[in-house]
Amino acid sequence: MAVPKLVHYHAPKTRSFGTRWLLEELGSPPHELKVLNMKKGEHKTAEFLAINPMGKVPTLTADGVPVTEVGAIAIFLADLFPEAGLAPTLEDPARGTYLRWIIFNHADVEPAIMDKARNIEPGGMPASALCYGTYDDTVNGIVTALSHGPYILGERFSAADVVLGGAVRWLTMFKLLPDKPEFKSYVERLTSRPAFQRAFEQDEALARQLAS
Ligand SMILES: N[C@@H](CCC(=O)N[C@@H](CS)C(=O)NCC(=O)O)C(=O)O
Repeated sequence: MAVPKLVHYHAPKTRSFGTRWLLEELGSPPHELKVLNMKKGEHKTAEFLAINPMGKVPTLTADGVPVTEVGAIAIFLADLFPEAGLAPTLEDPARGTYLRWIIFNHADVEPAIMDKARNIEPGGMPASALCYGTYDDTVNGIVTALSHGPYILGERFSAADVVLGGAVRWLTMFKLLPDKPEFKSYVERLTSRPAFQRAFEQDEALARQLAS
């Protein structure tokens, strides 16, 4: 299969960091990095909005076809480079668990945490009608995802750890998750990975460059 031409539209210190980290975990396959300076509004130009009408990063294009949303980009890239072993194949029984927790990040974790961070009350809407139920249910969901540790798929690190684990990292950093030893040790495990550290150093350097 021919690998498409990949362009990663990125801004440092954003959710797009996870895509940089994943690319490092995948062995840094050929791709073009286009850094958008958000302070200058480069993510809201007509040219970029034509690619991603949300004007958000990460955004990936593959032979010009946009792929947006952290989880979709992760699934796409991990499947595109199967030799890295970060995505269970369609036949692998672990595939369902893998997809489940990647989507859980978007469908449950992000809205639950954002509502909590902004002090948004359910407003008369019952938990049964909310996509995430309650904040506590969602936290329990993350605990369940990690219960076979050290990684979401047990011994096997996968792109699901980059997505959900990446979220757990920044949510614990901003104290949006309860202080749980299993979250702390998981984040330590992820951030000590050489690929994480390479991506982190690159991202910090990029942030300094844009700030100067
Ligand atoms: N649902 C999107 C969220 C992406 C997102 O919100 N990115 C932020 C940076 S962390 C952004 O680009 N913000 C710029 C803006 O909206 O102006 C995803 O999962 O990729």
